[in-house]
Amino acid sequence: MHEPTQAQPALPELLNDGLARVATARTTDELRALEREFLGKGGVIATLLAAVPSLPAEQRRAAGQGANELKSKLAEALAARERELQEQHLSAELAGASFDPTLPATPPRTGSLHPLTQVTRELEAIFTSMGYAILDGPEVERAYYNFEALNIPADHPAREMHDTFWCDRAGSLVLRTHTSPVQVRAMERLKPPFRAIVPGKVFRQETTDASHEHTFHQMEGLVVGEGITVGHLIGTLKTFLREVFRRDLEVRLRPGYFPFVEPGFELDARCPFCTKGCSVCKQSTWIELCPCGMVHPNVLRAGGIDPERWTGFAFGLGLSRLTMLRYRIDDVRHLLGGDLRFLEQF
Ligand code: FA5
Repeated sequence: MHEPTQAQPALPELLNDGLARVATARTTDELRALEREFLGKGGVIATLLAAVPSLPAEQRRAAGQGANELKSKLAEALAARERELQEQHLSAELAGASFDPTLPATPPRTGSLHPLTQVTRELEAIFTSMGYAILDGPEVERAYYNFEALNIPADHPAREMHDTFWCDRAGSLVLRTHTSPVQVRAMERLKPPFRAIVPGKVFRQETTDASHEHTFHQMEGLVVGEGITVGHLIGTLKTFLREVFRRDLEVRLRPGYFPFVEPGFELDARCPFCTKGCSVCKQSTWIELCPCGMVHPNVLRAGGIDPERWTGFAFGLGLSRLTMLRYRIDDVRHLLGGDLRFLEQF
């Protein structure tokens, strides 16, 4: 140990003094003051270290080491006392306040996926497992893709089937009334053979009721290849229904008219909820599920595909209706109504 200088007491004394004062400090402010006094710039330790070079050579090493030891012991003591004070503070708060740490916490509000999203994802999984690509298309669509390219010219009465929201006076832009416009967009982009589905939002300017919304969801399906027949269409839709309802459902095709398919059908399935008739199937035991048909040669031509070589089928599933069936929702307007009491049930 080095000899004390005149100005400074011996290191052991400094240490004892420092430790005693740290141990009896009652607030973190007092601790900060002690920290400054001992460890701060121009503090006790800094002064000791500054004096080292002026000591006789043989004392310097011991003096430096001693000052550094003092520094680390005091720093340790300061940190320990600070933790102690914090714990005391917390215990005092817990004891004094009306705070009961044993009460169960308020459960956090977690969100959940919208039923439409859940059904869409399920269908996407089924169709991608059958080799389908998932495509998207614009909701503000060119009238050309929504109508003309689908074999519905401007003066065609079939335009009346869709109550359209027009977006411009020239009549060239619409809010798409179905997902079918993506059929021709897909043909323009993909080389046959291909299979694709297009889930998406569509819009119709119609009076709403329990089964009609102005904004709802559809999922288009399109397969183009060589030798594609109605048999492939029925097989595909039956497979998909088996996956969705987890059993084989009897299906039937009725003729249906859509200018972009020939022949066109309405596919009905036996009601998955009853055998004798119920409110879901309106006592008929059949549920109208999916308009579909063989792609019209004019549509293939509009998509740049030779109808002499390639054929295809298409279907337009009412995704909103399927979601209603799946969860037994009795009014389509619940789906996009944004009412949390409804959404929280999923
Ligand atoms: C179409 O939209 C055709 N694009 C479907 C199609 C595609 C046919 C490919 C052939 C080939 P439709 O207008 O029938 O067809 O509508 C299809 C489905 O959308 C209906 O079966 C129904 O489930 C649903 N749908 C129609 N209007 C509404 C509405 N206002 N609210 C909720 N769902 C509706």
